[in-house]
Amino acid sequence: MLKIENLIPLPVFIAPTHNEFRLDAAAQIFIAPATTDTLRVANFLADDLRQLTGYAWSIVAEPTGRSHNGIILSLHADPSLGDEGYELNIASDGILLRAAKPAGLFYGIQTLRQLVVGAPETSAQTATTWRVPTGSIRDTPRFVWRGAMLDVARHFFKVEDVKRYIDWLARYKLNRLHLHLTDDQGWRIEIQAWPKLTAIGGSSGVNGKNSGYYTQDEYRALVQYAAERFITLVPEIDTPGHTNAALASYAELNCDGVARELYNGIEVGFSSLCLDQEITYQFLDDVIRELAAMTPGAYLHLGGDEAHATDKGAYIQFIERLETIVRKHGKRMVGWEEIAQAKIPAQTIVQIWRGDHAAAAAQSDVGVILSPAKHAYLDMQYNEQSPLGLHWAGYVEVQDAYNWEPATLLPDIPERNILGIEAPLWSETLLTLDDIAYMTFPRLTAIAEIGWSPQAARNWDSYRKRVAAHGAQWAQMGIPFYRSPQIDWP
Ligand code: IFG
Repeated sequence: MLKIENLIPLPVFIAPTHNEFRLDAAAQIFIAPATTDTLRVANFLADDLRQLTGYAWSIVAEPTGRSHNGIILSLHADPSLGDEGYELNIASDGILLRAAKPAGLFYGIQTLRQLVVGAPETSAQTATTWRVPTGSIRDTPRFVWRGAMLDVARHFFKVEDVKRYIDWLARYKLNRLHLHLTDDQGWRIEIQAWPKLTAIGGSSGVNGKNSGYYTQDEYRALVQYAAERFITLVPEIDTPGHTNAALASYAELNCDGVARELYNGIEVGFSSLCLDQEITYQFLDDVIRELAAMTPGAYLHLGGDEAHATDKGAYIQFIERLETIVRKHGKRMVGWEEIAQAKIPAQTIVQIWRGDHAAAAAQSDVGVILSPAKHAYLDMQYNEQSPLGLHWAGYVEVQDAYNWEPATLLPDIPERNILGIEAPLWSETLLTLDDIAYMTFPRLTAIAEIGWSPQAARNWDSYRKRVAAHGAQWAQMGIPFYRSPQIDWP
């Protein structure tokens, strides 16, 4: 049974009262006020509880917010809860969830979902009763950027798989999904002005497997699905390196005017856009314009990593010009840490993955997202026997994913510049959603806790006990997670 103490991410404040609230078939969900926002969140809760308990769970407008035999979702709350915080009071006669904003209600129901557990009342009984441990919780996130990255370029994953991934992120209060849409092996997003990017660039993948791409409507559907779950989708077009798929699609993008061959290996650093040809900037302007038009989020990620085939000085000029194009289309540029070598404006965001450019990022005084490969790269093998993943950054067991502290990871980076953290999952060795699940759980939940919970409350012994209880839920959900020997699974 998932007790109130087994929550992940750990809430800021928990006061268990060691009783229980029993759900019964007449229980209802009340929304105060009744708006499209509160109704949308209530529907998420109702869908889950209907599926879990088989009860009707009707949703009722509740003007007073008094506690009934049911669950009240209310926006009449303490404004200091901020955009994502919530207060959850579970009494033996009813549940009251309050938040200042709809996202807070959404995160409160994620906590509640982890607590509703069915079990026969006694061994004699067969009927399941559904109970929730009582207590009060007040919770707000530590970092504003709590993200995961999915590489759909090395191997493409269809819309339904990405939606499942989004479901998993939402369950653990993550709020950013960075989609790595283009690389040497694949271009995965339809650009109407440059149709061969997907016709040719989308026709292959590592070892020739998992080709494909998202039409603009499919991409918009993913953006919408994520947004309904309070997740901002951050698309990445990797430049100027990691561009072989584009260079194979259009001869004119190559300095020598010759289209590259499609590439389905896993080397990096061998490709580069042709930075001293104007067509490259026309190409990028078209791509960025179309991407910005279908991306309501504030951020576009333009890569910048491993541009080993690009002249250093040309790279720096390119990044500075690229940023002006992104800004012209009304978006904030995100890039891998190498972009910090250029003069970048304060609104730019630098994603640190090795730490080599942390000092430059601090110098530019820009916001940073921490994705340290030796802790947060979910494509790293767990150990030498792992059937999937790479190990250039070392082996990353669950404890390695958990035992790090963003504020002290990189001495050069002042804590005030840390927007949050993000766990990349590169797909060179992954083909299916089950492969993704195996590499994701139980490490992404460690990252989710680091992104949400207070540093002082976090410790490995507590996490390894709590995550064991989640393993039982993942098994029920059919998620083939890695049964790490570091955890005593039920
Ligand atoms: N580094 C490359 C990725 C991917 C990764 C695999 C970054 C920013 C190694 N760049 O990580 O494209 O190949 O672990």
